[in-house]
Amino acid sequence: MVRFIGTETNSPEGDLMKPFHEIHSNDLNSGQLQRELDSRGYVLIRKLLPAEDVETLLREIVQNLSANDWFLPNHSPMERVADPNAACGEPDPLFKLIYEQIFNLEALHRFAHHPRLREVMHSIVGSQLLVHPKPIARLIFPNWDRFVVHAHQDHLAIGGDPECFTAWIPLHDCPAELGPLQILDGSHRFGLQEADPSTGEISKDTARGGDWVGGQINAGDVLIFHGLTVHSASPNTSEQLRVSVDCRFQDYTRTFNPANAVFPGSNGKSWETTYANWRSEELKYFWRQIPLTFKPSREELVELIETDDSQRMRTRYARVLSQI
Ligand SMILES: O=C(O)CCC(=O)C(=O)O
Repeated sequence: MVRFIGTETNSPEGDLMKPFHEIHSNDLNSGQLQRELDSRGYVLIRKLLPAEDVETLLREIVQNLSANDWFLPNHSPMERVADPNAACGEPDPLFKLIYEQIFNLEALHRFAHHPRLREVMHSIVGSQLLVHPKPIARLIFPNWDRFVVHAHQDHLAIGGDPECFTAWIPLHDCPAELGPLQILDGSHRFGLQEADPSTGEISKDTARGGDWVGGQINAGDVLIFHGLTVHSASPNTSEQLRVSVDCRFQDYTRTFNPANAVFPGSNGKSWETTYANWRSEELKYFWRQIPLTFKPSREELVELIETDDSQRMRTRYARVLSQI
């Protein structure tokens, strides 16, 4: 059963926003998931993940951030009361250093393979499920405009096949003031939309789709959306750090951009450094066992390394090729 709960809610920007359509995890069935994703481009599943599993990951992350002095003293790290003097985000060098510690956590990667997530993603993409190898932890300091992720479509950055799905998962209750995601209902039907070529941002005024929808998303809830669905974070106006995870999934017989499985940047990051402190071998290099169809393919990468106009991209393609 799909529930249309509540009336319009106040967004942190102060304007009225329609609430998400939502499904309770007890009412899930595959046909309905497909229908919701086909018609709206998203589905919000309430209470899909056990609260204790979400909390365990949050605890591990905030312990690390607390050791890096991101929180005000005299509060428990789980309260995540941010120290404004520590505020940072992409692309700050200090943020990148600390983010790397979080990215290296085995628990973060294991979370993307949570059996309840896998089960739902199986019903959405079919039995040939690929969990994208690099989940993202979002660590969003409050009251800084530059850390707010503006409207965009994931497909522009992720590449491969647009039939790729993001699961956005807050690790704590995320009311409007903590800056949960908002979705442009039905926007996945309009292909790639006009975006700023340097940032990938889409103007909310011209984005094509139905209504913007939003609302509180709680620990255990999972917001799943299509690669072409326009979405945006809202500002974190609280005093707390927002911590969420996004994981991506697709049918592995569809094309996959190899940059999503390796480290094309110049920072020396690698799977070896990521895995250095892992206890289990189980998830290391798991995608290498899967017959992936790369786009660009190895042959196309060889050509791009020689012909791409941009030196930066030629170097990037070379790094990708050397790691697959
Ligand atoms: O969590 C955020 O602030 C942005 C997440 C997002 O845009 C995504 O998952 O694609």
